[in-house]
Parts: sequence; C-alpha cells; structure tokens
Amino acid sequence: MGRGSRVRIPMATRNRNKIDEANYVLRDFGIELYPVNVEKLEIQSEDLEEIARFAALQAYQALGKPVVVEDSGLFIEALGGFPGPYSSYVYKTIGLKGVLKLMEGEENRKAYFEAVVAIALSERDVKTFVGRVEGRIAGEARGSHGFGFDPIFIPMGFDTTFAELGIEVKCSLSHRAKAFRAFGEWLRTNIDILSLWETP
Ligand code: ITT
Repeated sequence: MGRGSRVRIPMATRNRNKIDEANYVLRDFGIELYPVNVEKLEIQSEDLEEIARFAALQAYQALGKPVVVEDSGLFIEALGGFPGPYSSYVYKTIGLKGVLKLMEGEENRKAYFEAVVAIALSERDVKTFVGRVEGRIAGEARGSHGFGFDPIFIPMGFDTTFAELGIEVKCSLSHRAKAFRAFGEWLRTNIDILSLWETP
C-alpha cells in the first residue's frame, strides 16, 4: 500500500453518519469505508453482537466478499436498557421528545451507547469489535452536530451533549470510535486480510 493510498472496504449501511465517523478513525489505519447497497437484515435480539454477526454473514453471502456492518444503540438504565437494539425504530417513531418524556422526573439518567462492528471472513468466521461510552441523558435536546440521539446524550466527564461537542471530540471517545479503532488495530496485525479488498 503506497503512502497516501487507502484500502477501500465496503460497509453495508444506510446511515451516512456511521461511515463518516468510522472513516474519521480509520484514516489513521490507511483504511476508508464506502457504502454498499446490500440489504442489512436485522434479526430480533436483545444482543447487538448477535444482530451484527447475523447481518455480517448475510452481507458476505450477498456480496461474495467480506463487508463491514455496524449495529449500535442507546441503552438507558432507568428504562431497563431501552431503546437498545430498537434505537433506530424508536428514534424514527417517538424520537428525542418521546425519550425525554419517558425520562421526565427520573433521577437516574445513566445511559450508554454501544456499537458492534462485524465482518464475516467466511461462512464460519465472523469477527466482532465492541465499543461502549458511558454517559447520561440530558434534560433537554441540545446541539446540532451528529445524528440520532446525539442531542440528548452527555458523555461522562462532560456537561455538553455529543451534538454540542462535534465530530472531533465525539470520535475521540465514542462507542463507534472505540469499536472501529479495535477493528483498525486488528487489521494492522492481520495485514494479509487487506488483500481481500485491495485493487491493483
Ligand atoms: P444501518 O442499520 O443502515 O447501519 P441505522 O441507523 O438503522 O443504520 P442501527 O440499526 O445500528 O443503524 O441503529 C442505530 C440507531 O441508534 C441509530 O439510528 C441512532 O438512532 C442510534 N445511534 C447509534 N449510534 C449513535 C450515535 O453515535 N449517536 C446518536 N445516535 C446513535
């Protein structure tokens, strides 16, 4: 791999923000993700890792080569981990306002974001990388950066939401950044795997 050239790896997602944040981290590893249009099948499960694993296998079968998938969610302690694996659906339906309403009067505002990156190298070999960031749910939505639940999530050690902090700070501590950094480190120590995607 020449200086400045990046290995481009496909990622099955409809969420452009995920790709942008992942690439923010992966550029340090000489990797760039690009979106591919393959249906990301999501099984019903409480476990993000199981969902990501299944999606990675489906994407592998559909494309005939390894494809990155990432499944993530917001887990709120006082709500028993809700919305968790249903985060995308909950965001689209009740939205930030709905979640804030469920949290009205609740003193325990602890929450975390989790992301699981998964990639199938064969039908039997799926690698997963998990990242988590602890924090709390804000009293009201604040900030305009990022996406999804960013305006109501305050990472531990801060008084501002992810949406106020912006991509640079978010990507220094987020669940996604941690998961993709682990993925980057793994690729660095398994450099042969890059030849699966490298174009001459
Ligand atoms: P793909 O399945 O196409 O990748 P998606 O947005 O539907 O995109 P998920 O099924 O993994 O992805 O749902 C994750 C949801 O969790 C996402 O839509 C947000 O609502 C929320 N979420 C995950 N990471 C987040 C982050 O960094 N900031 C804010 N919200 C986040």
